[in-house]
Amino acid sequence: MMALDQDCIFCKIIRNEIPNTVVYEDNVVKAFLDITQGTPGHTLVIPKTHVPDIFAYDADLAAAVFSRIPKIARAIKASDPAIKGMNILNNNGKVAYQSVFHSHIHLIPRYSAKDGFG
Ligand code: DGP
Repeated sequence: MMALDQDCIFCKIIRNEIPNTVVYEDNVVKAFLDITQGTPGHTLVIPKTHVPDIFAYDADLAAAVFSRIPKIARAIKASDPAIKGMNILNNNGKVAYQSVFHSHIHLIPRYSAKDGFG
């Protein structure tokens, strides 16, 4: 595991100091259920190093993290036949609605046009 931040809530999740529900984990990323569950299965994928936002990624970290997204998305979709699609988004900066400053990618399953999320 790479450098973590003592005070960061997502670094604490990586260290399992805060309870979390793991969706996927390897040496580069951890994927866990978002506490808000915007839709059922709403998952966050985070690098296992403290990177505040996309602006701080180097090319190697970006390749390592983002190349894992399709596999994790497929696994979530395969877990429930009711999942028909998925929003994947990444907020960077307070003005872009980022509220936790450890970079994370939202995977938000979509069930139908009427699942209350758009
Ligand atoms: P964003 O607004 O893009 O920075 O999203 C941050 C997300 O992090 C938000 O959807 C709620 C989630 N979150 C915040 N604190 C916790 C936590 O302690 N546990 C989990 N599982 N999710 C959290």
